[in-house]
Amino acid sequence: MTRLTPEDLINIQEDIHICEQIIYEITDRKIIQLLENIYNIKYNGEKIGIIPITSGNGLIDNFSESLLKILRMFNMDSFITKRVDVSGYYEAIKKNADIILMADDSTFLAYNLKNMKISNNQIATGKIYSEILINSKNLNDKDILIIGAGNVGKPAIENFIKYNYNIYIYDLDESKIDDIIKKFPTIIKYNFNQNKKFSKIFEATPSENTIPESVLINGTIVSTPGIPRALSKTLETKYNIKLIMEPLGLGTLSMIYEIL
Ligand code: NAD
Ligand code: 2YJ
Ligand code: MG
Repeated sequence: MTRLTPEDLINIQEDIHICEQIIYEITDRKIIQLLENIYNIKYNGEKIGIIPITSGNGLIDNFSESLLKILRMFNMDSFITKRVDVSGYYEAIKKNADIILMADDSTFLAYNLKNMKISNNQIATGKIYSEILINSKNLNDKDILIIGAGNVGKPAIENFIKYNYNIYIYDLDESKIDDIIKKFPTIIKYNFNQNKKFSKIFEATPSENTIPESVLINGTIVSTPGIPRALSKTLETKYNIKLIMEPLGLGTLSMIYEIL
């Protein structure tokens, strides 16, 4: 699994700010309004403790600090524990956290200590990035291209199925596609020779430039949590792409709303 780097997080507030503007343009809603609609709940001052975790490859510079910046951007009561790991968990509870956030190399979770709900970053990220496309004002077009059917892509696919989308998927690993088609037989395996163009694309891979020019039209909405960037800057400009892309914020907010 890819690990975030401090460089990925350098412009996190600006990245989220840009996403906020594009999401508003696409859906007529602010991020928080969208989350309230998706999860049918409002944030009510819950206190969120962020626990730095040193296991495996250790701390990522800026990770806990970026989470704090994200939560505070949206006026959520939050703090980073001074201590790490188990001692940090103890500290978070002693400081009356309602929710804790913590990540090692394979799992990034949020846990609500009051109602015992738990959420996972990959699932919550797939959810919010797919909901942005589902809530786009251009509702007529029900065709969606999904690139990357991994842990983030799969929950997104399930969400598009729920909303009766015509799903075209591409993944380097054909076995991933076959497994999904076994579960959802209406899904179409996409290959780039098909020459079909899309007004909505969802991408979640750890590879760069996975979106070729052949699938784009002017104004295509590309919702992509995948790191590094799925679409070149040249194509983004040439096709006036509405690009939703940032490394941590939307997924984290979605995790919190999922467990309120
Ligand atoms: P994963 O390994 O579970 O899935 C990735 C999928 O992409 C795999 O099925 C793989 O076969 C496929 N793939 C790889 N290269 C490809 C290519 N060139 N073309 C098509 N398919 C390709 O990973 P994941 O947990 O689903 O995460 C996907 C990406 O999203 C990673 O880059 C991860 O860091 C990122 N991510 C971002 C956020 C965020 O908040 N922005 C949150 C979670 C994950
Ligand atoms: O607390 C820290 O600073 C570190 N233990 C954070 C580790 C962050 N984990 C990852 O980046 C992994 N890829 C798992 C998260 C999946 C969501 N992208
Ligand atoms: Mg995110």
